[in-house]
Amino acid sequence: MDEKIIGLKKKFEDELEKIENLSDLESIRVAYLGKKGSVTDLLKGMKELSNEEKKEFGQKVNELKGAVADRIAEKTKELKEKEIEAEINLMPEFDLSMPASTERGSYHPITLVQRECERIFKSMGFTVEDYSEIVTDYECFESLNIPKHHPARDMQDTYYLENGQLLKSQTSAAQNAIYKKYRDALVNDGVPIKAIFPGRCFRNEATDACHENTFFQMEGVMVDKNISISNLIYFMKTMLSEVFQKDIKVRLRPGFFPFVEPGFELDISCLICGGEGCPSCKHSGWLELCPCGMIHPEVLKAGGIDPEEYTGFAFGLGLTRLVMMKYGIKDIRDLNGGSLKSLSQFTDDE
Ligand code: FA5
Repeated sequence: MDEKIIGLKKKFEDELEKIENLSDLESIRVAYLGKKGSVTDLLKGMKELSNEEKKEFGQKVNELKGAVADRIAEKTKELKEKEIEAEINLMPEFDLSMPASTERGSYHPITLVQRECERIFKSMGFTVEDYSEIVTDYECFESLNIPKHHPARDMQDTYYLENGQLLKSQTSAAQNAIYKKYRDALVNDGVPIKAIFPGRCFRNEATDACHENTFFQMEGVMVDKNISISNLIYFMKTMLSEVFQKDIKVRLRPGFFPFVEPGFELDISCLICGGEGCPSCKHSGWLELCPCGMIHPEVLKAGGIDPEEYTGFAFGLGLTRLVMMKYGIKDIRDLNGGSLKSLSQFTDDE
C-alpha cells in the first residue's frame, strides 16, 4: 500500500510541475482531492487491511492529503503572483520626471454665464440654491397648480423613470421646496425669500436652432409683503443690463403659466440678426428669454405661505438662450455638441 501512496505523490508532483494557470490547477485539485479524486480513492482499498494496518494507512493517506493541499496552495500563490506581474508588464510605462502638459482647459460658456448671473443676483441679496435633476410629479407639476391632465403639461413632455419620477422639465420644480425651506424665516423673522436656482432641464423636444432636449434655466423667486410687478421688472432689467453690459431692447407681453397670475413673456430683441429675423429667433426678430409673473396664490399655499399676507414674483430665465445671445451663437445645439474646438472660441481660461 505504501508504494501506492509514494507512486501517487510522484504522479501528482509531475503533473503539478506542468501546470501554468489557475484553471488547470483547479482541475488537478479536483482530480486528487475531490470526492472521487485519486487520494480519496486510496481509502477504498482499506477494506482488506487489518485494524492496525488500517490505522497506519489511514494516517499516511491523511498526511498525503495535507501535503497535496499545501502544494496546491503554494502553486496558487505562485500563479497569482505571475498573473499580477504579467498585468504590470502590460501597463504603459510612466515617466514621472516628464513635465506636466501646459495646455489648460476652459469653462463652458454656460458655466461662465451662470456664474455671472449668480454674482449679479447674490449682490442683490439672493441666495443660490441647488436642486435635483430627478423630481416627482408633485414638484414639477402639481405643486405648481398644474394638476394631472392639465393641458399645460403638453408643452413640457419630458423623460419618465419607471418609478414615476421624471427628469425636471423646468427649474420651477424647485419652487415648492424653496418656499418650505424659508417660510419660517419669512413668517417668524420677516426675512424675505430671495432665491435663484439654476439647473439643467429636459424636454422631449424636436430640436432646432433654438430648442434642445437638454438645456439650462435659472429660476428666481422673491416673496415678501407688498411685492409687486414693479419689483419684478426692476430685477429683470438690472440682470439683463449687467449681463450684456449694454442697453438691450426688451418687450413684455402677456403669457400663460398656471403658476403665475398675471404671467408675462419677457423677450429680447435677437442679437444674432439685430431684430431682422433669422433661424435663431424663428424669424420673428425676438427671442423668448424669461417668462415671469406674480406667484399664483395656490402655489404659495402649497408652499405653506399665506397668500392673503404675502405676494411674490417668479421668473424662469432661459440660461442657454441667454448664452446664445451673449456670445452670438447661432445654433443652440453647438453648446451641447462637446466640440472643444468650437466651444473654446467663446471661453477664456479662468
Ligand atoms: C417655463 O419653463 C416656466 N417654468 C418659466 C416660468 C418660471 C414662468 C416662473 C413663470 C414663472 P418656458 O417653457 O417658456 O417656461 O421656458 C422658459 C425659458 O426656457 C424659455 O423662454 C426659453 O428661454 C427656455 N427654453 C424652454 N424650452 C427650451 C428648449 N427646448 N431649449 C432651450 N431653451 C428652452
